[in-house]
Amino acid sequence: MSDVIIVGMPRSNLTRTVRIACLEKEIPFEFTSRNVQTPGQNATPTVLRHNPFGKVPVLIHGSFVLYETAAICRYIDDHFPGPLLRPVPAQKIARMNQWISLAMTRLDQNIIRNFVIPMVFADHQRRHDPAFAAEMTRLADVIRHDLSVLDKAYADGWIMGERFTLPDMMIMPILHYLNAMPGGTGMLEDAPMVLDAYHRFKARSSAVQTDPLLPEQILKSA
Ligand SMILES: N[C@@H](CCC(=O)N[C@@H](CS)C(=O)NCC(=O)O)C(=O)O
Repeated sequence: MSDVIIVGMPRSNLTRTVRIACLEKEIPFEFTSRNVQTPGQNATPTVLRHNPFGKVPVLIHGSFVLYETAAICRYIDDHFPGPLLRPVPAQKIARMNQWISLAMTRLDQNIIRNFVIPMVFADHQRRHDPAFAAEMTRLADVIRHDLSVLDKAYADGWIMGERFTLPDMMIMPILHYLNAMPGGTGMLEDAPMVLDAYHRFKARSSAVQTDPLLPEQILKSA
């Protein structure tokens, strides 16, 4: 049995990010959703015991407990032997940290929290509320802008160049959800470098093993 445990939800993009980091680092780990709240529900005592903010993912490594996706990913990369999930030169690390920060704040917020989740959970009435539709249209424009910035960054294959590194592990699971949303595929098609990276991501073993198996028909008709 592994001494690394990832606590999270199978459909959480951020839980997926840390599972991908473990798989890419080639470390054995246990993934558990036991006693974790379902989306939209209050945090369970189990999650609150590990993270006072009630969020997942959480990493448990022996007696060491860590929350916040970016911190967990860096710990996995720094602590364990295995393939490096980051570059080495200081300026490249700084650039990587820029993309990690952007992914964890702006992209996760704009795409997952503000666009995907409200669309998926909106009932029929809300979906046809003009104010809601206007807000989703505004967000779609923001997301298109963000993708146009990413598109330049993905010109060399992955965001840090030739290697698949931590920010890719954060960005690609976010795009998986975007792609499943109405209009999402079109947004990605307008960012061909990002789309190409996304297709290569989907073919990776770590992506296949963590695929959230989205109920595509629900999201496409959301
Ligand atoms: N800043 C946190 C955000 C974690 C987060 O929002 N996780 C979501 C799942 S992707 C969650 O726990 N949602 C459940 C809830 O809010 O009850 C991180 O980077 O890990």
